[in-house]
Amino acid sequence: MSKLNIELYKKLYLIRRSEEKIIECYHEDDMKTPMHMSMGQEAIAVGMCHALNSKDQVFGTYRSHALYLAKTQNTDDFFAEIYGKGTALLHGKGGSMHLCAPEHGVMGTSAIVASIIPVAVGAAFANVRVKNGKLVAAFFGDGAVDEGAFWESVNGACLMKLPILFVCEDNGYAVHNPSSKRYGFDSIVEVMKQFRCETVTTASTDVEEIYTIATKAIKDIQNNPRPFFLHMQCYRYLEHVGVHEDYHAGYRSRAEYEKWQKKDPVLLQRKKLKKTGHTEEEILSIEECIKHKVDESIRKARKDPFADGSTLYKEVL
Ligand SMILES: Cc1ncc(C[n+]2csc(CCOP(=O)(O)OP(=O)(O)O)c2C)c(N)n1
Repeated sequence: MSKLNIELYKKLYLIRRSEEKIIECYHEDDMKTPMHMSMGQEAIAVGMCHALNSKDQVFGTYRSHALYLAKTQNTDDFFAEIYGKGTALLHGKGGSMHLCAPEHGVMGTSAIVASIIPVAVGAAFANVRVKNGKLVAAFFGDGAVDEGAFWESVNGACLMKLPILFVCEDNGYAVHNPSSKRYGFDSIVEVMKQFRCETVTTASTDVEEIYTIATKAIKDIQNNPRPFFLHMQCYRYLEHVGVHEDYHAGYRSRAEYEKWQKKDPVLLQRKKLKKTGHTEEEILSIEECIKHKVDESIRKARKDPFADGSTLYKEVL
């Protein structure tokens, strides 16, 4: 158990530190990509991906820094892509919104709301057909529930009894619009219960709790193939797009943030490590190691070359 505590913390801290560095460096204007930050929501990606197998497949949105790093821990490729460099898997053509790493099971992320969900269902269908044992998890925001693609995908997956995890990262807002102003129903979980799938809802930011929920859901759909809808409530700390706070914008209050910040996923796990006997020195040394890894990735990405012209025009039409 103790090892699990640490492994989960390392992943949380890696993501938090990577985004802290993005905040620090973004104003230099060398990262020519819009930033949709995961800050505040990290425990979902970490808990879910830790419970998945390395060969399992995840699909995500433009807000997928946490998902990508939780599944790959590959800060070199992450920062190379963010800095738009030719050494990255997508040669800088993807940027922050289209991260992918199929060799680690990050099959794709997309800027078009809900567009990745039917693709994920297709992958789950293919995995069943070829019997490769891979599971699929589709991550999306509460805004995706506004889209027809979501409902068609859920319906098809439930009809075909596909083993797929629908992971709704419900941070309460689509850009500046709260779900109460967008949904013609009171509870997405109650609606999902009418489908032939399992559901769970949580507002936990405790990565170990999320890992346990994910592990149970995975076992459940492995024993009895069908979709599982995981409603994960969370809070986005920063503005919809960009690296700043936006509590002055008027659509949400700082008090709301402060409520969630009290159970910040990274600090919560750090406190739990202390309670289970890990010393401050031990934790600091883990953090130093991660800081160094992130700094090195940024240093490399900065000096990496851009892709040449012919590479840039490949695979984009
Ligand atoms: C099909 C489509 N419609 C509208 C947009 C514009 N848009 C970009 S992000 C967003 C909000 C999505 O919110 P949510 O799914 O809750 O994700 P979050 O940003 O909160 O992570 C919208 C409407 C889009 N990218 N794609």
